[in-house]
Amino acid sequence: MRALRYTLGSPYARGVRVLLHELDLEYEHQAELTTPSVEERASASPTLQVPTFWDDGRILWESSLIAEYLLTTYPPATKGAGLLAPTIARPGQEWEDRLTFATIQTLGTAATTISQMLWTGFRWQDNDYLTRGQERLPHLLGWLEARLPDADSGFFGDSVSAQDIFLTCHLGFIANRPLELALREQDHPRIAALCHRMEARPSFTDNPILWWDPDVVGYGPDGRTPLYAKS
Ligand SMILES: N[C@@H](CCC(=O)N[C@@H](CS)C(=O)NCC(=O)O)C(=O)O
Repeated sequence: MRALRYTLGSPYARGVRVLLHELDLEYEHQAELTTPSVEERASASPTLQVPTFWDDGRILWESSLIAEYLLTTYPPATKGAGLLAPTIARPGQEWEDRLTFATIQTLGTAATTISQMLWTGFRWQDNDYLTRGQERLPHLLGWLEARLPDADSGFFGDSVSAQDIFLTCHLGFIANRPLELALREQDHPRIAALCHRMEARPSFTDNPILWWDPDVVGYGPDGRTPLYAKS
């Protein structure tokens, strides 16, 4: 059995869903629409988080690890411009590429923490720890921008890396939540161009991240337009 448990809003899960699509792997979609109990989450993973992935009798959590498992177990057969890179890190650049991935996930943690705290009553503007998370973002983006060779390249040049996928997912998450985080695209034109290219790929358009705030009760016939309860 191959299955992925996820929430529609999770940028980490979106990264894994995009990767599964790029690798052309079928799987059972276990999309959670409500927040399950601790017991339910704990029955899948001690982290109580999504994504959780089942494959061939194995169960994995932590999106970076799932991404590495997928690329190691099912490496893409073809290589080339615009195609998925076959490894999580390029030979000879193991530590640089892993550092890039880890840094992208730190950006994801800053954004999802700010989001989770907002829905439990804390705006980042009113909390020193969350404000530090917000201050982290331009530093992370500036560092990541400098890792991209030019506006036409991803982190691995002309092929598509897991790093490209996850950065796009985290920035898409920030753009689709009322988090009041300014991404200042003009300061990061290479990242902006990368995200634009990635969001146009079928793997991204088939796994969209939707606008969400607590008043959204569903989505319109196009599957994307948020619907609000009539007051
Ligand atoms: N480090 C984890 C982070 C996963 C994560 O934060 N997932 C969020 C959804 S975006 C979650 O399950 N949050 C519920 C919770 O923390 O209780 C990964 O990379 O998979």
